[in-house]
Amino acid sequence: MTPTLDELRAAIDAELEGWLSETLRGTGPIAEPIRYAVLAKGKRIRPLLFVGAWEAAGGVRGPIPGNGASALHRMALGPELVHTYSLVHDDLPCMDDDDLRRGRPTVHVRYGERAAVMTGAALLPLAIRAVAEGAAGLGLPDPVAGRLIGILTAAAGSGGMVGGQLLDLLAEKKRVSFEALARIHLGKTARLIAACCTMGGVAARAPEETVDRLTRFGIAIGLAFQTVDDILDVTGSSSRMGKIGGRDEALGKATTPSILGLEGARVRAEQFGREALGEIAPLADPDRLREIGRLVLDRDR
Ligand code: GRG
Repeated sequence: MTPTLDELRAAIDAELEGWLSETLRGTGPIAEPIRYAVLAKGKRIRPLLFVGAWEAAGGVRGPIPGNGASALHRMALGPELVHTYSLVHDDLPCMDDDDLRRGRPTVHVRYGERAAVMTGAALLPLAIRAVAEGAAGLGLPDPVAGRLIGILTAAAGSGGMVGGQLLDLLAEKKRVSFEALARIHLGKTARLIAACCTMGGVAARAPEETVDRLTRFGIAIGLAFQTVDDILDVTGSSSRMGKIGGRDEALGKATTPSILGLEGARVRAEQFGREALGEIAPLADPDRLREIGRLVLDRDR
């Protein structure tokens, strides 16, 4: 039986909880803020996309020989841990300076700035470890494991999330063209989301043409994701989102609604969504990815 999306999210949450308990045992005071950051109620879009891409690429459902389905879920933790690190650092006073995240005080508010910087720093190596362990559990050859780690770290680093975040900060209170905004969104959000999809295809040992399709799907759905995020920052409910709305305007950030208006931004998000779904239509089993794509477009948190 194919698990529902909620069941899959619950399995990923269980893997996160179990693995962190085991991995952080004996690590001292860093364990508490790490658990606080990671085990807060995130939507887990990135690990879901990874598993969805793996299924779409023909990865076999059900228990994986040797290590059970958890080897796949272990690898899925990699992008989620990179993402959580980015949230912890993004919330710092020297970045976007936010007090609320995932419905509770941000890590620096709860544990102090120094612990928050260390928490983010600790999450990155944990992410790489999760991918390496997942690859071993799936019985993937070392060069494939190396490729998977390369995909994740490239998306997280200077050519992806970190580079995009700096562009985003430098653009505050400036007039930004739509093209420049697209570069910021690609770097700070879409490359990591695309990496989840690429990794799903590579872990499933899919043909390169399929991996490329999944990457293009991921870029388009990542751009849709950030566009919806910008819209929700204007229209969303803070209690529903678990973070304070209206921050983009307060910080003078260029966003899709600030350039195209709310309606224009909605049209743009739908265009990205259609582009994304078109990419995966020819794949063997795209239903789960389609469902996650709709979730990205229709979300209210
Ligand atoms: C300080 C070394 C250093 C690096 C900074 C902070 C950072 C790198 C990058 C930030 C990138 C960032 C936060 C982009 C925004 C992406 C985004 C829309 C996040 C919200 O994701 P959701 O909605 O959150 O999936 P949940 O809580 O559901 O997981």
